[in-house]
Amino acid sequence: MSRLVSIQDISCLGQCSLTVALPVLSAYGIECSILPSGILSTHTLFPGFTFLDLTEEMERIVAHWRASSLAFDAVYTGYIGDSRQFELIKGMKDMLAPGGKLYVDPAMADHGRLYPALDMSIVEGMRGLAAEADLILPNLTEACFLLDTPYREDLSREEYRELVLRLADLGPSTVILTGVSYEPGKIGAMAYDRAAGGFTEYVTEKQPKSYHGTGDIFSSVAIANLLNGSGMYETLKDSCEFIVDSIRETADDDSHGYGVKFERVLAKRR
Ligand code: PXL
Repeated sequence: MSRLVSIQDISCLGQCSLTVALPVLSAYGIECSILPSGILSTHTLFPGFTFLDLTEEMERIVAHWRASSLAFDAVYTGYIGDSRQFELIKGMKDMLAPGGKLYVDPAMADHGRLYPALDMSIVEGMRGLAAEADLILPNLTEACFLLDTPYREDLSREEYRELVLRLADLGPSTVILTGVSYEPGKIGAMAYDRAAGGFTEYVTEKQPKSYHGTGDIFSSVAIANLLNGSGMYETLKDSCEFIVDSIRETADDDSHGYGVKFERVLAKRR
């Protein structure tokens, strides 16, 4: 069984980050330890959220783990609310077991904009972390911030490929770009593996509405697949179809107005 540690915030309400990663990874048979980067009352798209920064406690937790000689098969990072945490996270690469991987979801932006509580110090920190990663999983907005390139939604397939190659040039061995859409009514993900030198794509039906938190679900499903030995095509297919299923499960009842009902998808697949 793979042992992973996920470093993200706890948004107490709002179906994202650790409250998504934990159930999804567990359901896929991955042991998920957590290193919470902060505690928020809700995710930051709710006005008036509270935020407790946990940078100092993270240092104490990691020091304890080090003293106990703990090792992980994977470190999976998501939303980071304070740029002081990047050095600590990079330092944790030496806690990876042989062959262990650093997976980075630069969860910091969507629809052309940074999340409200973040500034450019997070973008710079994320760029540095991406350079050390085995895999990064940005959406199109995050890709544009990482590359300091203007955000556009009308990219051709060739332009998506160029963007993915430029992301690989930042340093990670593998890139999975999400929200790739160059044909009307279609959306999917595009991956590039530097060692294999090739692209992999999976495209599915675009859903009429987009929901918050789907990037975190996508990354958790993709990372679980990779740790369980799935190939890249199978990984992209399962992750994209998981999101489509979750949105369909939500469409009949989106009364709570946030996130998707991914729990129903996990329950159906049992
Ligand atoms: O889903 C990404 C995410 C994670 N954590 C917090 C967020 C967001 C997106 O808004 O605000 C706190």
